[in-house]
Amino acid sequence: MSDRSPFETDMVTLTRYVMEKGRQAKGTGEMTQLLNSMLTAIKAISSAVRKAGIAHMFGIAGQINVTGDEVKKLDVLSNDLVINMLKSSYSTCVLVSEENKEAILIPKDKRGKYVVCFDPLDGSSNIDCLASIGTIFAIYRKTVDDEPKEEDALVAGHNIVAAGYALYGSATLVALSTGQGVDCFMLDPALGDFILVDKNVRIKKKGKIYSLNEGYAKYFDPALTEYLHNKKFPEDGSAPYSSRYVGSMVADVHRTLMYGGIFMYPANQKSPKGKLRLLYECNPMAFIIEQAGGMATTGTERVLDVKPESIHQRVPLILGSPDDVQEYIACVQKHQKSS
Ligand code: AMP
Ligand code: P6P
Repeated sequence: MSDRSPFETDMVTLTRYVMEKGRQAKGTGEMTQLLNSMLTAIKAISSAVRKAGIAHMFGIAGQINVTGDEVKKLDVLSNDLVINMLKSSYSTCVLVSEENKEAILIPKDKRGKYVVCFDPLDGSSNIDCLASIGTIFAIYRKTVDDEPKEEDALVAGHNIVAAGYALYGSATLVALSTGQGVDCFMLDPALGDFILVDKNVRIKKKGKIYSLNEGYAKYFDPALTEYLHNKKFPEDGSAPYSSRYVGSMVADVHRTLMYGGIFMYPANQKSPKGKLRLLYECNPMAFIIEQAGGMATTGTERVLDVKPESIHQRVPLILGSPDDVQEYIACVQKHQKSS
């Protein structure tokens, strides 16, 4: 029977990690406050996601549950949690949420210098079948010292100061980057904090998995069709790639980060800009993947260099191991030359 505490005495909790980084940065503490507020919201969302079935939270908004309380849809609850935590962090000035048509401008008495774009509960269409879902966020510093406006969020992703995601899967995980690589933390419900489990995660140079919704194959352009054919029938005699697709972005991207390979939500004839949103899905994930040594492209340009025109703008997204993404880009360029 070990007399050791159930917790490693030198374990790194995410709260401690954020405080350490804040101390090293010798800043005002605003970023530390912001990150800890976001992480508190993620803990609350994780708790709600795990209780949803029992609390009848799968229902549609407006229903009354057994205790007579109005049922909030999980994605509405998640959105409210993130907005309230960020507002009360006194570190933000503009919030862009997948759930809100317009940007939220923070009143002067609660204002800070950061712009946060987030998807509070991505993949929520998978909630009822208990597939993994997630929260995605990207943090920018407001560049112009004037009244906050929606346009403050229309900056290219290479200006991101910090980004991360939470994956509510078999466990709750947070992947976080503040520009010095990617670290992963697992929530220990007994402790009520996240524990560092993977430091400075690096993506494989080349993987063996491709991930996209092949149900749209009839709409794929010739370059994508050729690329996928090469994955299934390699001309060099190597083994074909495996196909994996959850249909929940955070789950598919995290698997790509951990195992390597390529995740694709490309443009097609049905969705000329793809489906995923630039500000709060593509940019944060592209930042994380690049910080881990991977690549993220629209097919014609680096995702993080796209200048946004509107806050809910969609872009095509292909990300993952650099060799796999480069191979796809070569297919696109070959077809551009021949067209
Ligand atoms: P602040 O004055 O707290 O807003 O921090 C100024 C800058 O220092 C931030 O924009 C970050 O680039 C960096 N920084 C401050 N705190 C942290 C932190 N906890 N983790 C990572 N970077 C930080
Ligand atoms: P499709 C979930 O609805 C989502 O926004 C992402 O999480 C996911 O990657 C994508 O849509 C799945 O879309 O068209 O394959 O069902």
